[in-house]
Amino acid sequence: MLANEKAVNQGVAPVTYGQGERPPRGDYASARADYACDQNWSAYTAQEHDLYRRLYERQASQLEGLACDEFIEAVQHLGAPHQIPRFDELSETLRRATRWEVVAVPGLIPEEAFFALLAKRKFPVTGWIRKPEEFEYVVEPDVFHDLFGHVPLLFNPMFADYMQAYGAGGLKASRLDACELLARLYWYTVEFGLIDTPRGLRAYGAGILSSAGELRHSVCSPQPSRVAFDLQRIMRTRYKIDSYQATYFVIESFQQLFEATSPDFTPIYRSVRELPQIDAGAVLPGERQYAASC
Ligand code: HBI
Ligand code: FE
Repeated sequence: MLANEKAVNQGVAPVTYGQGERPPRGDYASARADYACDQNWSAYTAQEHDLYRRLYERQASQLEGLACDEFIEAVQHLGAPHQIPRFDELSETLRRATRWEVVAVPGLIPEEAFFALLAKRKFPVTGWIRKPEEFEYVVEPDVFHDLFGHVPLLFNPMFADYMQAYGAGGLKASRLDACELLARLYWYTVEFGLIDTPRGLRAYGAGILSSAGELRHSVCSPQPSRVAFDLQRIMRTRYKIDSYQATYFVIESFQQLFEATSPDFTPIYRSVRELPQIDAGAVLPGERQYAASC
């Protein structure tokens, strides 16, 4: 039985962020019940290590003035950029820092499984790397997006605690059928969040930090709206999947983010459901806006 067929039979609908149904790229058949699998580091080719190196160098060369200090300080924990890191070695360092670890997964996994791993301080990192022709953009998260975009901030204790609280909140959201609202919180913070600093706005979202063009765009372009972080506003706001974001939300600190996830979300879900949804890019009357920072 084809791995993909078995994967789909295992209920792993190709999770594709609305890109239409496509077979999953990874080997879901060999994944364990929690969707973790082995990284199989020796299977990476020299071309794949070199692709990772080129992706890393392109992003690392533009972090100054655009990425938040916490990210710049932590990205060196990924180790030498000339090859794809070994997840077991990376987990040893990460465990010592914030008790998180990295687990290999075949690709996007169902939300419940994703939340369950985060709640156990295990970050799922896709094992495969994009193809050379996807150098500019890959639809699904590959090993570079997950490692370079997401893992460095897991070395930051406050952000690491936020990510676990998010996972625990996600498990509750599943029972309240509020995954879509919680997915918006993930999207507008963990993936595409900005943070305000005394020297201007900086990116902390993984989707921005791992993107060649969106890193500068999110901080410098006059086009997108940049709105102060507000939990209900975020949960009401739709997001775009296959273009730069039309709205970014700005936090003042990771502490603010962690505190935002401490209350029980049940009443918040209830009031969000009674309010109209907001299109990406819209700005509501009286909303605090942030200007571009460069
Ligand atoms: N699976 N491997 C992986 N990585 C993700 O970032 C991910 C996922 N499944 C679901 C998902 N993200 C989003 O729906 C989150 O908003 C939960
Ligand atoms: Fe991501």
